[in-house]
Amino acid sequence: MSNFPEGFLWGGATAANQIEGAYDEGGKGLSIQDVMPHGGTAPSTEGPTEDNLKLEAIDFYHRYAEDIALFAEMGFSVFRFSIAWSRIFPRGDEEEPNEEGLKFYDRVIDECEKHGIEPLITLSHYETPLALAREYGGWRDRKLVDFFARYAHTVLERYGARVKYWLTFNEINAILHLPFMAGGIELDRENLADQELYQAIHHELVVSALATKIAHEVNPEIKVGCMAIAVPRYPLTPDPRDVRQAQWESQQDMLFADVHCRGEYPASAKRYFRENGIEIEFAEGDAELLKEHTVDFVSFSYYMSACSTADPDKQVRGEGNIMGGVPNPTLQASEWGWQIDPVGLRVVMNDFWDRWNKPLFVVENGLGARDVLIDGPDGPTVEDDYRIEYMNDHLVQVGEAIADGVECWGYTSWGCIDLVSASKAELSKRYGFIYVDRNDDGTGTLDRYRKKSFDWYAEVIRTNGDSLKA
Ligand code: BGP
Repeated sequence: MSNFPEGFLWGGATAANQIEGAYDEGGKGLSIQDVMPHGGTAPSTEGPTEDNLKLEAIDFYHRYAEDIALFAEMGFSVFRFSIAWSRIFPRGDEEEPNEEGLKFYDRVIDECEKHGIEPLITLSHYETPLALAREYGGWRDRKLVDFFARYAHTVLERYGARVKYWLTFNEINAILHLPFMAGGIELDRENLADQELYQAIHHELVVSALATKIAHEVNPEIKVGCMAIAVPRYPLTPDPRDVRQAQWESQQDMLFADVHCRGEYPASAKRYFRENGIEIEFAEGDAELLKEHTVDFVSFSYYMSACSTADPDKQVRGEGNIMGGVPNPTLQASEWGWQIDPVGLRVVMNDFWDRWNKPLFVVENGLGARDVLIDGPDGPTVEDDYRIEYMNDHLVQVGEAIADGVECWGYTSWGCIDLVSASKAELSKRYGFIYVDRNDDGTGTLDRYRKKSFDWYAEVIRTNGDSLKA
């Protein structure tokens, strides 16, 4: 018997800047991604450069109908994508939206509806309009609260009757490490004062609450979720100091969802602010907004766990996703050094449920790997058994968490179709069930091919998880 409840939403996840391309079509303005040819931590360029794969990405802007049909063929009941803010407000600070941009997402949603797929929309997926970053200093400037509220209001009014599930900021806690990508603040973390960082975070948290308010006013049926990176922090040893260090690191990671869910800063953050001279400026009404407009559900990405230690000699930062941490000696890693830990997913799901008692949605999980296209009986394909194993093992743990009593609404695997990676801006790190013929040097036909995992996932969905192998 499957652990997955009837109506569990199965699907995949993407982000505008990683799939759409067409960076200067349809009246779109530049976003920070258009000047980030080398991904998350690399320096940005003055303007768009030819080596930036995101400018064309996988051309979803022109091929969305074909791609959504492929998702439907797998049986998706949900498709997560983001709206590129700079398609709707090219600079971010205009009074009026760009109708052509709005029409594009009308068409994407039409296509989802045609196939009975629920859209799950992220309002901001590392895509701050470039003008807001360069001319205003990104989320440090309180004005972005008004600009974002206008954008959120525009798209919620436009699509709110047809789209039930919304997320505000993708991986909001990533700003702790990537101020430019996650906050439009063009400084390395080391050069950004804590005071400015936490004030920027406050602005995002406040406008997230405001967007939640707007969403519920537009349509009371809408469910708004927060979205954070989930990284279970394991003490490297049983030394209580390591345990405490792990606890503190996780308190920092979870500060964001704590505010989203409880409507106020947790005590641990308040002490940190006090002792580090951080004074967050609350505008009139901020406290009430946060308190009265908490999220309906908690969504998160899960790729890996990490260890924590209080011993300064052992504090090496391993490879891995944005949050990073000390490598776990008991785990294997992907080719990119992301440690693989399916059980960690059950751990975070239980922790989150116990902590916030809000329904969960796993909106990112998957394996980035180097795929090799081969000739199959039905045309080119990829024998991606490694991906099938990874996803099977993680989904089994989602099922276990559900059996533990956790309420979980759905699962969208990351990069259901190959896309440009966020950390390195490359195409050779592939996550999809669908192979896209495009290479790191920009060559390729952009043709789509079904991988072996395509049929595997279709079967998981058809059987509502019954076909998974424990
Ligand atoms: C998350 C992001 C995604 C995505 C994913 C995989 O951090 O929300 O945008 O790309 O990680 O990361 P990468 O593309 O670097 O492999």
